[in-house]
Amino acid sequence: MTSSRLITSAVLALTLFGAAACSGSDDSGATTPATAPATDAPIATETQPDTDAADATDAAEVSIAQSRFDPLEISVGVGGTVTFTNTDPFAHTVTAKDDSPQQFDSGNFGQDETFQVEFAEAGTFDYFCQIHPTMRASVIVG
Ligand SMILES: [Cu+2]
Repeated sequence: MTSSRLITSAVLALTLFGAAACSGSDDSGATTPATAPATDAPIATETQPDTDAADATDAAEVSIAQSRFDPLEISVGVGGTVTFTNTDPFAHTVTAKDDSPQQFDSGNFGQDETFQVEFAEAGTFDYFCQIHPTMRASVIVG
């Protein structure tokens, strides 16, 4: 009985010591980074905004889902590329209308297949699906 009491108090003493050691190291750790130069951060953020070039997207994506082009109207910069992805389990085409300034035609392409068009000049390029002529959409370049 006496020995078990000794063990208990030894464990308690160890626990208390451990807790004290932890809080002690916390104090010393907190003071060091607080003195680091905090004046650098605002200067760095002021020099950042010159991302105007991101306005002219040079790559855009159109998905074909449930016999619809999504989005119906997409914008891309001159020289940009539009990637069309068919997610339907049947074929579609991406075909430029006759009055489109640039002609393109994917031919039939099936599920999970893609078709890419690069647009070299500014303008509005209307296109449709030859299999489902009610599917129509536009790419706006420039
Ligand atoms: Cu179609």
